[in-house]
Amino acid sequence: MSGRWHAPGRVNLIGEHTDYNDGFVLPFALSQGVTVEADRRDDDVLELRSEGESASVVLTGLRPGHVTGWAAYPAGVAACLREAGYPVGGATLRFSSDLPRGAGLSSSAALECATAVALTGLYGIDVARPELAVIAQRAEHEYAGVPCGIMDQSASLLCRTGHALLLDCRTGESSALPLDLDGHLVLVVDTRAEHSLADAAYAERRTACHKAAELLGVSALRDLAVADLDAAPARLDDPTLRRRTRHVVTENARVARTVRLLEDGDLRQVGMLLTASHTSLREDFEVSWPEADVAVAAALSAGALGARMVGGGFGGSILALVPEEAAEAVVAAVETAFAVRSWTAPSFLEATAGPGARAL
Ligand code: GAF
Repeated sequence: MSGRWHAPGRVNLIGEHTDYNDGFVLPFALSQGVTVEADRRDDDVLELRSEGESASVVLTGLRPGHVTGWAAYPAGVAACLREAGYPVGGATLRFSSDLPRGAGLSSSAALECATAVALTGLYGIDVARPELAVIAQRAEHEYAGVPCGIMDQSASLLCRTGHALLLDCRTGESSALPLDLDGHLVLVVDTRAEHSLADAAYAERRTACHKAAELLGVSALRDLAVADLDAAPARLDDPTLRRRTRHVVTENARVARTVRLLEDGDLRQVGMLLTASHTSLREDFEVSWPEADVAVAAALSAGALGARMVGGGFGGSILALVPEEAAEAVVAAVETAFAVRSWTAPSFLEATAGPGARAL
């Protein structure tokens, strides 16, 4: 048995650092992603190839730490599928990608999800997509050592063409929201600043949020409404924890409001929420980086309706909601802002909502 499968990267319209707080996210799948050509093998070996690199992994007895580097992601998925009771076996997997790595567009989740759909496809095993997302997330936690939330794997596996995915990260319930941008586009700017999710800062934010929830007597920050924030200082002495909390609570509210505004076709207000999200991520959550702030400001000055950093932060991409007629001016403004600072030139991508992971 052989086949080809594809799993996309994602851009998150809004809802950043809410997933591991049991909150809401609104990503859509990119047309770019990871493609894998896969052949089933009779032995117990995963032969992994990608861009001139290769790794050979024996599945029996595979444990976290046995495989390092990029190969840990597909190996981890195979191991976690087996631990979950899905008897996938050996395979040769040849990966290719048109997704920039380290750009905050979820190339790791695309690699995991491509592996997950390929292995289950090769072995004729039917796993519900939400469960497959949890298995891929577990692989990232245990085999790559990254304590990510559930957004990226869910986006890669559950998104639909032309739609964003509204996901409740507590219940796993999701719905597809038509993305009708009416003469506007989502421009992604890769700031080319180094991005490392494994960075201790991501884990530190996660820990801070869980500590704040505990001090506030809720099981997750998702359980607070914006109106509760006035009472929070009495129970949260630490000003940093207060700001982290304020970001998560207001960001969940922005997701809900964005959904309503998209349904009403009010893109001007959506743009304002995107920019408010960026300000909150910069000021309260402190995960933005200089290139992102400059790119956001330049995009807004050249006519974007709104702009914000995407993903975990500390590097990677921003997105801007741009009227089609302003796209060239926005690109030029961001390029100029980077050039005058002698920064590496940014790269641009028009993000269109593509399908979730599938057989080709
Ligand atoms: C990264 C993580 F992988 C996601 O789970 C999410 O937390 C995101 O950062 C921030 O919203 O992409």
